[in-house]
Amino acid sequence: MNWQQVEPLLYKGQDVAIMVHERPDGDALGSALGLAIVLHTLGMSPRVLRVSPIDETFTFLPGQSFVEVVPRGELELPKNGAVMVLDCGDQERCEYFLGNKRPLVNADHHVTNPGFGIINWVDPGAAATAELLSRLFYEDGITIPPEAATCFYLALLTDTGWFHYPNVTWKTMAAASHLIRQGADLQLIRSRFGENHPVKELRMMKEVMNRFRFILNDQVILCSLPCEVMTKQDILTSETDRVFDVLKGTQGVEAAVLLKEVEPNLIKISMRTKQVLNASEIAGLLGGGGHVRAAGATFAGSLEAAETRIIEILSSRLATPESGAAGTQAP
Ligand SMILES: [Mn+2]
Repeated sequence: MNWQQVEPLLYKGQDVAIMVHERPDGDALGSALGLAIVLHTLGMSPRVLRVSPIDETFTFLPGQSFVEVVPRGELELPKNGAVMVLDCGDQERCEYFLGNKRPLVNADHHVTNPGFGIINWVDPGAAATAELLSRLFYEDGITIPPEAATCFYLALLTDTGWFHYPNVTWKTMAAASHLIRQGADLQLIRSRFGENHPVKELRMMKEVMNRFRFILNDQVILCSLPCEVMTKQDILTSETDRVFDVLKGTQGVEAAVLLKEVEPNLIKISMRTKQVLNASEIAGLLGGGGHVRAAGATFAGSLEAAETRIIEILSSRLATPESGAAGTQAP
Protein backbone atom coordinates (compact mmCIF):
# COMPACT_ATOMS: atom_id res chain seq x y z
CA MET A 1 0.00 0.00 0.00
CA ASN A 2 1.73 3.17 -1.13
CA TRP A 3 1.37 6.38 -3.08
CA GLN A 4 3.64 5.15 -5.89
CA GLN A 5 0.82 2.78 -6.96
CA VAL A 6 -1.37 5.67 -7.98
CA GLU A 7 1.18 8.27 -9.08
CA PRO A 8 1.72 6.91 -12.64
CA LEU A 9 -2.05 6.95 -13.18
CA LEU A 10 -2.39 10.65 -12.39
CA TYR A 11 -1.26 13.63 -14.46
CA LYS A 12 -1.06 17.40 -14.03
CA GLY A 13 -4.37 19.16 -14.32
CA GLN A 14 -6.33 15.93 -14.09
CA ASP A 15 -9.86 16.14 -12.79
CA VAL A 16 -10.01 14.06 -9.63
CA ALA A 17 -13.47 13.54 -8.12
CA ILE A 18 -13.32 12.76 -4.41
CA MET A 19 -16.42 11.16 -2.94
CA VAL A 20 -17.44 10.19 0.56
CA HIS A 21 -20.28 8.34 2.29
CA GLU A 22 -23.75 9.64 3.04
CA ARG A 23 -24.14 11.96 6.02
CA PRO A 24 -20.35 12.35 6.12
CA ASP A 25 -18.67 12.61 9.51
CA GLY A 26 -15.47 14.39 10.49
CA ASP A 27 -13.27 11.63 9.13
CA ALA A 28 -14.99 11.49 5.72
CA LEU A 29 -14.93 15.28 5.25
CA GLY A 30 -11.52 15.86 6.84
CA SER A 31 -9.99 13.10 4.70
CA ALA A 32 -11.63 14.41 1.52
CA LEU A 33 -10.66 18.06 2.05
CA GLY A 34 -7.13 17.13 3.15
CA LEU A 35 -6.64 14.86 0.14
CA ALA A 36 -7.96 17.60 -2.18
CA ILE A 37 -5.39 20.05 -0.79
CA VAL A 38 -2.54 17.56 -1.22
CA LEU A 39 -3.61 16.68 -4.79
CA HIS A 40 -3.89 20.36 -5.64
CA THR A 41 -0.31 20.99 -4.51
CA LEU A 42 0.74 18.02 -6.69
CA GLY A 43 -0.81 19.74 -9.72
CA MET A 44 -4.13 17.91 -10.10
CA SER A 45 -7.59 19.52 -10.17
CA PRO A 46 -9.43 17.87 -7.29
CA ARG A 47 -13.11 18.32 -6.53
CA VAL A 48 -14.82 17.15 -3.36
CA LEU A 49 -18.24 16.16 -4.66
CA ARG A 50 -21.20 16.46 -2.31
CA VAL A 51 -24.92 15.96 -2.86
CA SER A 52 -25.66 18.75 -0.38
CA PRO A 53 -23.63 21.57 1.20
CA ILE A 54 -21.21 20.69 3.96
CA ASP A 55 -22.69 20.62 7.46
CA GLU A 56 -22.01 23.96 9.19
CA THR A 57 -19.95 22.21 11.88
CA PHE A 58 -17.23 21.52 9.32
CA THR A 59 -17.24 24.68 7.22
CA PHE A 60 -14.30 26.02 9.24
CA LEU A 61 -12.02 23.41 7.70
CA PRO A 62 -9.59 24.56 5.00
CA GLY A 63 -10.15 23.39 1.42
CA GLN A 64 -13.80 24.49 1.13
CA SER A 65 -13.07 25.92 -2.34
CA PHE A 66 -12.68 22.35 -3.62
CA VAL A 67 -16.24 21.44 -2.60
CA GLU A 68 -18.74 21.16 -5.43
CA VAL A 69 -22.39 20.42 -4.72
CA VAL A 70 -23.84 18.18 -7.42
CA PRO A 71 -27.31 16.71 -6.83
CA ARG A 72 -27.59 12.96 -6.96
CA GLY A 73 -28.49 11.84 -10.48
CA GLU A 74 -26.89 14.88 -12.09
CA LEU A 75 -23.36 13.62 -11.72
CA GLU A 76 -21.39 13.34 -14.94
CA LEU A 77 -17.80 12.34 -14.59
CA PRO A 78 -15.42 13.49 -17.33
CA LYS A 79 -14.02 10.54 -19.27
CA ASN A 80 -10.44 11.12 -18.23
CA GLY A 81 -11.27 11.96 -14.66
CA ALA A 82 -10.22 9.82 -11.74
CA VAL A 83 -12.56 8.92 -8.90
CA MET A 84 -11.37 8.46 -5.34
CA VAL A 85 -13.82 7.15 -2.75
CA LEU A 86 -13.01 7.68 0.93
CA ASP A 87 -14.24 6.17 4.19
CA CYS A 88 -16.98 4.06 2.52
CA GLY A 89 -17.34 0.60 4.07
CA ASP A 90 -19.00 -0.55 0.87
CA GLN A 91 -19.71 0.86 -2.57
CA GLU A 92 -23.40 1.39 -1.77
CA ARG A 93 -22.54 3.79 1.04
CA CYS A 94 -20.95 6.20 -1.45
CA GLU A 95 -23.10 9.29 -1.91
CA TYR A 96 -23.15 8.74 -5.66
CA PHE A 97 -24.15 5.67 -7.59
CA LEU A 98 -20.95 4.23 -9.05
CA GLY A 99 -22.57 1.49 -11.11
CA ASN A 100 -19.90 -0.51 -12.90
CA LYS A 101 -17.31 2.21 -12.50
CA ARG A 102 -14.47 1.12 -10.30
CA PRO A 103 -12.97 4.09 -8.52
CA LEU A 104 -9.25 4.53 -9.07
CA VAL A 105 -8.74 4.66 -5.31
CA ASN A 106 -10.81 3.18 -2.51
CA ALA A 107 -9.29 4.38 0.77
CA ASP A 108 -10.97 3.18 3.93
CA HIS A 109 -10.62 1.58 7.36
CA HIS A 110 -13.92 -0.32 7.68
CA VAL A 111 -13.46 -4.04 8.22
CA THR A 112 -16.40 -4.68 5.86
CA ASN A 113 -14.76 -2.98 2.85
CA PRO A 114 -14.67 -5.53 -0.01
CA GLY A 115 -12.04 -3.64 -2.03
CA PHE A 116 -14.19 -2.17 -4.81
CA GLY A 117 -11.49 0.10 -6.22
CA ILE A 118 -8.76 -0.42 -8.79
CA ILE A 119 -6.33 0.49 -6.04
CA ASN A 120 -7.51 -0.38 -2.55
CA TRP A 121 -5.94 1.30 0.42
CA VAL A 122 -7.93 -0.49 3.09
CA ASP A 123 -6.60 -0.98 6.59
CA PRO A 124 -9.12 -1.98 9.28
CA GLY A 125 -6.34 -1.42 11.82
CA ALA A 126 -6.32 2.30 11.09
CA ALA A 127 -8.44 4.38 13.47
CA ALA A 128 -9.49 6.71 10.67
CA THR A 129 -9.23 6.99 6.91
CA ALA A 130 -7.19 10.12 7.58
CA GLU A 131 -4.69 8.06 9.58
CA LEU A 132 -4.21 5.84 6.55
CA LEU A 133 -3.77 8.78 4.16
CA SER A 134 -1.39 10.62 6.52
CA ARG A 135 0.78 7.49 6.87
CA LEU A 136 0.79 6.93 3.11
CA PHE A 137 1.94 10.46 2.35
CA TYR A 138 4.47 10.43 5.16
CA GLU A 139 6.02 7.13 4.11
CA ASP A 140 6.31 8.20 0.49
CA GLY A 141 7.72 11.60 1.32
CA ILE A 142 4.73 13.57 0.00
CA THR A 143 4.49 16.90 1.80
CA ILE A 144 1.24 17.48 3.66
CA PRO A 145 0.54 21.25 3.61
CA PRO A 146 -0.55 22.77 6.97
CA GLU A 147 -4.14 23.21 5.74
CA ALA A 148 -4.36 19.52 4.82
CA ALA A 149 -2.75 18.58 8.13
CA THR A 150 -5.53 20.51 9.93
CA CYS A 151 -8.19 18.56 8.00
CA PHE A 152 -6.56 15.19 8.65
CA TYR A 153 -6.05 16.00 12.33
CA LEU A 154 -9.72 16.91 12.77
CA ALA A 155 -10.60 13.61 11.09
CA LEU A 156 -8.41 11.70 13.56
CA LEU A 157 -10.03 13.51 16.49
CA THR A 158 -13.60 12.77 15.46
CA ASP A 159 -13.08 9.08 14.65
CA THR A 160 -11.20 8.44 17.90
CA GLY A 161 -13.33 10.55 20.28
CA TRP A 162 -10.37 12.90 20.82
CA PHE A 163 -7.95 9.92 21.04
CA HIS A 164 -10.13 8.22 23.64
CA TYR A 165 -11.62 5.17 21.83
CA PRO A 166 -10.01 1.71 21.80
CA ASN A 167 -9.22 2.08 18.07
CA VAL A 168 -6.25 4.34 18.92
CA THR A 169 -2.85 2.74 18.31
CA TRP A 170 0.71 4.01 18.27
CA LYS A 171 0.24 4.49 14.52
CA THR A 172 -2.65 6.87 15.19
CA MET A 173 -0.48 8.91 17.51
CA ALA A 174 2.44 8.78 15.07
CA ALA A 175 0.13 10.18 12.38
CA ALA A 176 -1.12 12.87 14.79
CA SER A 177 2.44 13.76 15.70
CA HIS A 178 3.42 14.07 12.04
CA LEU A 179 0.37 16.24 11.31
CA ILE A 180 1.27 18.60 14.15
CA ARG A 181 4.81 18.80 12.82
CA GLN A 182 3.37 19.63 9.38
CA GLY A 183 1.53 22.58 10.94
CA ALA A 184 -1.98 21.33 11.79
CA ASP A 185 -3.80 24.29 13.35
CA LEU A 186 -4.85 22.86 16.72
CA GLN A 187 -5.96 26.25 17.98
CA LEU A 188 -8.39 26.59 15.06
CA ILE A 189 -9.80 23.13 15.80
CA ARG A 190 -10.19 23.92 19.50
CA SER A 191 -11.89 27.27 18.99
CA ARG A 192 -14.11 26.38 16.02
CA PHE A 193 -14.88 22.76 16.84
CA GLY A 194 -13.92 21.59 20.35
CA GLU A 195 -15.19 24.63 22.18
CA ASN A 196 -17.91 25.72 19.83
CA HIS A 197 -20.87 23.48 20.54
CA PRO A 198 -24.37 24.77 19.76
CA VAL A 199 -26.19 26.16 22.79
CA LYS A 200 -28.99 23.66 22.28
CA GLU A 201 -26.54 20.87 23.06
CA LEU A 202 -26.25 22.31 26.55
CA ARG A 203 -30.05 22.54 26.85
CA MET A 204 -30.22 18.87 25.84
CA MET A 205 -27.60 18.07 28.49
CA LYS A 206 -29.64 19.94 31.12
CA GLU A 207 -32.83 18.03 30.31
CA VAL A 208 -30.98 14.71 30.43
CA MET A 209 -29.29 15.54 33.74
CA ASN A 210 -32.68 16.41 35.24
CA ARG A 211 -34.36 13.25 34.02
CA PHE A 212 -31.98 10.29 33.93
CA ARG A 213 -32.36 7.41 36.35
CA PHE A 214 -30.35 4.37 37.33
CA ILE A 215 -31.93 0.98 36.64
CA LEU A 216 -30.97 -2.71 36.76
CA ASN A 217 -28.75 -2.55 39.83
CA ASP A 218 -27.30 0.78 38.73
CA GLN A 219 -25.68 -0.89 35.74
CA VAL A 220 -27.75 1.08 33.25
CA ILE A 221 -28.62 4.74 33.03
CA LEU A 222 -31.89 5.40 31.25
CA CYS A 223 -33.27 8.75 30.19
CA SER A 224 -36.56 9.45 28.44
CA LEU A 225 -37.29 12.76 26.76
CA PRO A 226 -40.98 13.38 25.97
CA CYS A 227 -41.90 15.04 22.71
CA GLU A 228 -43.19 18.25 24.32
CA VAL A 229 -39.88 18.78 26.11
CA MET A 230 -37.86 18.15 22.96
CA THR A 231 -39.98 20.61 21.00
CA LYS A 232 -40.10 23.28 23.71
CA GLN A 233 -36.34 23.19 24.18
CA ASP A 234 -35.66 22.92 20.44
CA ILE A 235 -33.39 19.90 20.97
CA LEU A 236 -34.91 17.44 18.51
CA THR A 237 -31.82 17.45 16.32
CA SER A 238 -29.26 18.02 19.03
CA GLU A 239 -26.06 15.96 19.13
CA THR A 240 -25.90 13.54 22.06
CA ASP A 241 -22.27 12.36 21.99
CA ARG A 242 -21.20 14.47 24.96
CA VAL A 243 -24.29 13.51 26.95
CA PHE A 244 -23.42 9.88 26.41
CA ASP A 245 -19.78 10.48 27.38
CA VAL A 246 -20.91 11.79 30.76
CA LEU A 247 -23.50 9.07 31.42
CA LYS A 248 -21.40 6.17 30.20
CA GLY A 249 -18.29 7.46 31.90
CA THR A 250 -19.87 6.91 35.31
CA GLN A 251 -18.48 4.30 37.69
CA GLY A 252 -20.29 0.96 37.57
CA VAL A 253 -22.39 1.89 34.55
CA GLU A 254 -22.35 -0.60 31.68
CA ALA A 255 -24.83 1.08 29.38
CA ALA A 256 -26.55 4.40 28.79
CA VAL A 257 -29.84 4.53 26.94
CA LEU A 258 -31.58 7.59 25.61
CA LEU A 259 -35.21 7.48 24.52
CA LYS A 260 -36.27 10.47 22.47
CA GLU A 261 -39.92 10.88 21.54
CA VAL A 262 -39.32 12.64 18.22
CA GLU A 263 -43.04 12.79 17.50
CA PRO A 264 -45.96 11.48 19.54
CA ASN A 265 -45.58 7.71 19.85
CA LEU A 266 -42.40 7.53 17.77
CA ILE A 267 -39.35 6.87 19.91
CA LYS A 268 -35.75 7.04 18.80
CA ILE A 269 -33.71 4.76 21.01
CA SER A 270 -29.94 5.23 21.17
CA MET A 271 -27.55 3.29 23.28
CA ARG A 272 -23.87 3.20 24.27
CA THR A 273 -22.29 0.26 26.05
CA LYS A 274 -18.93 -0.24 27.73
CA GLN A 275 -17.67 -3.82 28.04
CA VAL A 276 -20.33 -6.49 28.27
CA LEU A 277 -23.45 -5.63 26.29
CA ASN A 278 -23.57 -5.82 22.51
CA ALA A 279 -25.44 -2.65 21.56
CA SER A 280 -25.74 -3.72 17.94
CA GLU A 281 -27.41 -7.00 18.88
CA ILE A 282 -29.81 -5.29 21.29
CA ALA A 283 -30.75 -2.65 18.72
CA GLY A 284 -31.22 -5.48 16.22
CA LEU A 285 -33.93 -6.98 18.44
CA LEU A 286 -35.77 -3.67 18.07
CA GLY A 287 -35.32 -3.55 14.30
CA GLY A 288 -32.32 -1.24 14.41
CA GLY A 289 -28.57 -1.71 14.28
CA GLY A 290 -25.16 -0.12 14.63
CA HIS A 291 -21.84 -0.92 16.20
CA VAL A 292 -20.96 -3.13 19.18
CA ARG A 293 -20.59 -0.14 21.49
CA ALA A 294 -23.06 2.30 19.90
CA ALA A 295 -26.36 1.48 18.26
CA GLY A 296 -29.92 2.64 17.87
CA ALA A 297 -33.44 1.77 16.79
CA THR A 298 -36.83 3.35 16.21
CA PHE A 299 -39.79 2.21 18.28
CA ALA A 300 -43.45 2.82 17.44
CA GLY A 301 -45.41 3.27 20.66
CA SER A 302 -45.43 5.30 23.85
CA LEU A 303 -42.34 6.28 25.82
CA GLU A 304 -43.51 3.99 28.62
CA ALA A 305 -43.86 1.04 26.25
CA ALA A 306 -40.39 1.70 24.80
CA GLU A 307 -38.93 1.86 28.32
CA THR A 308 -40.57 -1.42 29.29
CA ARG A 309 -39.30 -3.15 26.16
CA ILE A 310 -35.71 -1.94 26.41
CA ILE A 311 -35.52 -2.71 30.14
CA GLU A 312 -36.83 -6.20 29.43
CA ILE A 313 -34.13 -6.81 26.80
CA LEU A 314 -31.34 -5.25 28.87
CA SER A 315 -32.20 -7.24 31.97
CA SER A 316 -32.13 -10.50 30.00
CA ARG A 317 -28.79 -9.58 28.42
CA LEU A 318 -27.23 -8.54 31.70
CA ALA A 319 -28.29 -11.90 33.11
CA THR A 320 -26.51 -13.66 30.20
CA PRO A 321 -23.45 -11.54 29.54
CA GLU A 322 -22.07 -13.95 26.92
CA SER A 323 -24.11 -12.03 24.34
CA GLY A 324 -21.51 -9.28 24.61
CA ALA A 325 -19.02 -9.25 21.77
CA ALA A 326 -15.50 -8.01 22.17
CA GLY A 327 -13.82 -5.35 20.09
CA THR A 328 -15.05 -2.30 18.30
CA GLN A 329 -15.75 -1.40 14.73
CA ALA A 330 -14.61 1.59 12.81
CA PRO A 331 -16.96 4.55 13.16
MN1 LIG B 1 -13.88 6.82 9.36
